[in-house]
Amino acid sequence: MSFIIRKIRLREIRLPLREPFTISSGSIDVRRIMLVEVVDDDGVSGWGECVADADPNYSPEIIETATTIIDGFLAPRILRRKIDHPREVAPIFADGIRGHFMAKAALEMAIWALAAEKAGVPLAKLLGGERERIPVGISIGIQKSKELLVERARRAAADGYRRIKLKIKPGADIDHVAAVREALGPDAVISVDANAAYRIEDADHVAALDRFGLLMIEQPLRAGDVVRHAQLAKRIKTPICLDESIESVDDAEVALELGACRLINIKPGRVGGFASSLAIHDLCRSRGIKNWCGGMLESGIGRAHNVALASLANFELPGDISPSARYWAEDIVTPEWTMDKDGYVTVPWQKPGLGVRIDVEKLDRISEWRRRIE
Ligand code: OSB
Ligand code: MG
Repeated sequence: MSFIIRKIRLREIRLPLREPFTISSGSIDVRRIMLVEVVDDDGVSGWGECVADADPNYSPEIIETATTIIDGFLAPRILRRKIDHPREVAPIFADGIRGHFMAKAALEMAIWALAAEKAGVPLAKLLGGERERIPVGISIGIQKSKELLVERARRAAADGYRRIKLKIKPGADIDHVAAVREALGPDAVISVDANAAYRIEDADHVAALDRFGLLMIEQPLRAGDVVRHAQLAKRIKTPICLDESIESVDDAEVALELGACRLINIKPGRVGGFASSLAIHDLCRSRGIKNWCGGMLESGIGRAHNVALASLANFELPGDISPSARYWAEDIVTPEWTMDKDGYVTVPWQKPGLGVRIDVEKLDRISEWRRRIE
C-alpha cells in the first residue's frame, strides 16, 4: 500500500520526571522531547519521537541538531515522494547524510507508524514481531547513597520488574552493587550500565564486579573503544553488552567480529530507526547473540515503538520498557503503558498502528514550540 507524505510537523514538549535520572555522564529532571508527526495525502498521521536529549552527554546529538537535520535535509527527501513500504526510507536518508541517527530514526519510525495505521495492522505485525508480552527491566539512576539505592532496588523488585539495572560510575560501583546483591539475594537478575565511565586501565577494577553474578555490564568504555571492549572482554567474566557503540548493523558486525560484546541492546532511536534495528536483530540472531530493547526515557509514543520492536523473536532479555507511571505523573497516550505484577507489558495486538491514542489537544497545550514542514 503506497502513500505520499504531504506534511511533517515537529514540536517539543517537556515532561517532568517523577524522580531525577542520573547516569555517569549527566543528570536530568525534566525530559525535553521532540515529537514528529507525518501526515499523508489521505490525512492519516504517523507519530515518531526523537530520543535526542537537551545535552550531548549520551550521544553527540541534541534536540536542536535533530530539528535542523530533519528540517533541512531529511524532510525534503521524503515530502511528496511515493513510498511503497517504510523500509525504503532508511536508504533514502543514508545516502550522503552521515550520522544523525536520532534525527533519522524519529522521522523513519513515524513513517512506519503511519504505514501500520494505513494498513490497519499493529506496528508489531508490520515489523515481524511475534511476542504477546515483553518482560520488563528497570533502569535505576545513580543514587546519592548506597542506602537510597538499596531502597530503590527493593521497591523495583517488589513491583515485579524482571531485571534490575543499576547505573554505575567509578566511586559508585563495587560497594553499591554489593549492597544491592546482598539485599535482593542470589536469584535477583541484576545488571549494571556504566555509560562509558571506565577506561581500559580500570580493567581490574571492573573485574571486581565479576563476583556479583551480573547478567551483564553495559557500555563500560567509550563508544568508539570497540577494540578495547574486546580486550576488556578477555579480562572480565561478566558479559559485556554494547549500547552507545552500536549505531548501525555495520557497527554490530565489527563488534561481534572482534568479540567486543556478548549482548547488544537495540534502541531504534539510536540506530537510525526500524530498518536498521531489524538488520541488527537479524544479524545477532544468526550469530546466537541475544538482544534486548533499550530505552531513552521515552514518552508513551516512543514506548509504543519500543514495545512493538521488542516483540521480535531475538529480544530474549527484559527490555528497558518501564510503564508510564515509572517516569511520568501523566503520559501523553491513552491508555498509559502498564506492567502486570509478573513484570510484563502487553503488546497491543488488537489495535492498528501504535496501539495507543495520542492526546493531541494536550500536546498542543504543552508544546514549547511547533514547526510545520510542507
Ligand atoms: O544507557 O540505557 C541507557 C536513559 C537515557 C540515556 C541512556 C540510557 C538510559 C536508560 C533509561 O537506561 C532506560 C529507560 O528508558 O527506562
Ligand atoms: Mg545503556
